[in-house]
Amino acid sequence: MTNHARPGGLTRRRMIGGLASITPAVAMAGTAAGTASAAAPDPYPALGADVVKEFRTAWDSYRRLAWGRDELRPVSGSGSDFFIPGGTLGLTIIEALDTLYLMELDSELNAGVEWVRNDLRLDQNAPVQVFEAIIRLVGGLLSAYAATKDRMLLDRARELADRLLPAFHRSPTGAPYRYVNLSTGEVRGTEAPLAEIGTCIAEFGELSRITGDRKYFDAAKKALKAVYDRRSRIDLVGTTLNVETGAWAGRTATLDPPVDSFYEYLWDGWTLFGDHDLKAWYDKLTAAVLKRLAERRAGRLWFRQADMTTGKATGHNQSELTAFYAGLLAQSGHLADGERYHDAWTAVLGKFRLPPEYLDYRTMKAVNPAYPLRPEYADSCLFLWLATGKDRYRARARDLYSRQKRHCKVANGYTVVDDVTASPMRLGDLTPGYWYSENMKYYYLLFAKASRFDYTDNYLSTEGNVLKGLR
Ligand code: IFL
Repeated sequence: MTNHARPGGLTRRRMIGGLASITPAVAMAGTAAGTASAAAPDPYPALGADVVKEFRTAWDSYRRLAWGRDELRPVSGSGSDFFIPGGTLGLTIIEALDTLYLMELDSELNAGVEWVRNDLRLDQNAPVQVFEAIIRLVGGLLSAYAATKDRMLLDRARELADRLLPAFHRSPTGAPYRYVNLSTGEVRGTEAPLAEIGTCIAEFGELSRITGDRKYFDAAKKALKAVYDRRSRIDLVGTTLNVETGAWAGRTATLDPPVDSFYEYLWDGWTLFGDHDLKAWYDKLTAAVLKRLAERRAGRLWFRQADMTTGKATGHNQSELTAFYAGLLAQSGHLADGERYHDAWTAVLGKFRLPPEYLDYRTMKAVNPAYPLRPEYADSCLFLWLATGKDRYRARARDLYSRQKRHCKVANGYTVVDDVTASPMRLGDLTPGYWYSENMKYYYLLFAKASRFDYTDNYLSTEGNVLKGLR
């Protein structure tokens, strides 16, 4: 979140106001906009400490049961791989590093950094998913570098980015192939979703900024342009593009996955690097989204699916991942719509114990009843709280945190839920890497006064990696 001297308005990941400096928006949370009476004790410091305790329990389980593996299976007490079957890239370690720093768990942070130094193997002869590798691993290494200033972490981030670049450079359109072999540079996956094409400019741009080598930023911008240039006459984009021919492979316009963070990084590229093209592209596409996809139902704001050429509605589902859009709207000059959209997701929590992965918003029935410990609702709570100072957003995060504790907690930490509608709820067996990078970081920043975080000048990526604002 780049708050000082921002070229634009608020941003999803760019916090304004803050606990440390008590700027007006947040100061209001303790007065007129706050909910606690003068006599009531402030529950948040204790909650912040509780978040650290819960994080620590899950981290200790990971160290004991799955150290070095990509992810923890907390129910079976084992580990699993995310990128390469039988080959780890230490996903959970890399995702957790800046959260460990923020929580001041320094000996654990050091253990993670030493694992990266001694055990992370990037030369594996296997394909990896380019988008996931950028947002989770390149981003995680860059935020760990920002935290520790250990040059080795920057070198590993750059080495990984260089191994991923063939996906961009070998593409005739500039939109990256989906997979690249880390050792040979061989590429595959010609039909790429927009989120995978477009969610790289924060990490690659930051790498260019630090190293002085423009090639990372240029590759990421070219990928975004490949999509923008193929918008329809009514300024909608589809879902999937053939990266070799440039033809649309999926023509449904939607904010849901697999598009979601494509929009986010247009805005972030503008606010982080001041690139005017990115702002113009964001503004044009967002105007079309608000005109063609926004739908008001029972006083709530949702975003439908539509044909990208005609604008005709084709679906009325919404993914929980799209809850991030409340924050993005607010930061980009559409605060009222952002707050309204967050209200819609809050209504979902009035009906379900945890938000389902997909919902039919006309019937308010779950289309996919899983809850993979998603962070997007809490992410928007954090941003909206800091943007408005309204305590309701901290209270909403507090509510979700307590539901997560009630329903997802197991002996070795936290697990995903396979079906939130079953009684008792049917649990899965996974602590996703993003739980360490996102969920617990958002809760911590919301509840605690994080002394290592600059609440007035910062940036968190789509994966929650703090690329700016650590101190
Ligand atoms: O990896 C996470 C990240 O927030 C993202 N998409 C999905 C994940 C969390 O739901 O951008």
